[in-house]
Parts: sequence; structure tokens; C-alpha cells
Amino acid sequence: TDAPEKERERTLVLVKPDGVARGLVGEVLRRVEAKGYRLVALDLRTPDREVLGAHYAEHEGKPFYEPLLEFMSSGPVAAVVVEGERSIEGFRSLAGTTDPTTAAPGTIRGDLGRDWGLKVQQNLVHGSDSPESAAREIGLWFPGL
Ligand code: RTP
Ligand code: MG
Repeated sequence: TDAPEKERERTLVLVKPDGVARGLVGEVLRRVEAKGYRLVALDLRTPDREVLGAHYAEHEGKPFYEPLLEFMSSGPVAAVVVEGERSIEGFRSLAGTTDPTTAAPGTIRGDLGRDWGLKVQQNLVHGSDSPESAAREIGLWFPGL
């Protein structure tokens, strides 16, 4: 497109298996689109451990790492490439903080998530946390994009 460079910042958004199972893909995408971001790619798939191991490499060795990979491979995930000015920070702000019990109301995790007493936070969504992470994650989930 002919959008200015800064409006083309891209981030990888995942609606995690809990979000897909609860039928919240539409609600997450509605919030992303209502914010004014554009959807560039969209795919529903159950990720394998290879993709997840690379995606979560920074967490290897942490106590929640194995439960996290098990959770993330437990069912389909909606993988979405989202584009817009400051979309990386912007989606993290829409998502809210990691712990869904204390995430601020108005956010995806704050409005829709809660603790389920499981070994890992099932917090509905993922969003890339930096331009470097976004480039790496988009390449991993959508090679060739
Ligand atoms: P994300 O990367 O998924 O956007 O989430 P985040 O930055 O808010 O959280 P991060 O610290 O990067 O952790 C990645 C994901 O691991 C799960 N987690 N569970 N103690 C726990 O139960 C725990 N800690 C982390 C969450 O699913 C978190 O989103
Ligand atoms: Mg993170």
C-alpha cells in the first residue's frame, strides 16, 4: 500500500487456545480493528513444539515453560499479523498485563480473562514486545510474508 512507513509497523498477535476455545477470536479482532489497526495475515492452526520452542525461547528453563508449551499446543491458535502506527505497544496496551486477574478493566485480559488455578497463565492473547521480537515472530509464524 502507500501508507507511510511508520503506519506499517507490524506485530504478531496470537489468540491463544483458551481464547479460541471460548469463542473470543471475533472479540479480539473487533478490538484490534476498532482501534484502527489493519489485519495483514490471519490463520488458525495448532502450533507444533518446534514453532513454540522458538517462539518462547527466552523462557526456556523457567518453571512455567513446559506448562506453557503444553497449553499453547493444546488446540488451535489464531495467528494474526496486525499493522499500524505503534501497533506493537498499542496491542500490548489493548491486551493488558500478563496476569488476567489483575489486568486493568478495559483490556482484553482484564475484561475477559481470569485465573483458572492452572500451572500457567491462560491469558487469551499474545503480542510481540519489541520490533525485534515482532520481526522474529512474524518470520516464524508466517515465513515468506
Ligand atoms: P506474551 O509474551 O504471551 O504476550 O505475554 P507476556 O509478555 O505478558 O508474558 P511473558 O512473561 O512473556 O510470558 C509469556 C507467557 O507465559 C505464560 N506465563 N505464565 N507464572 C505463570 O503462570 C506464567 N508466567 C508466564 C503466559 O501465558 C504469558 O503470556
Ligand atoms: Mg512476553
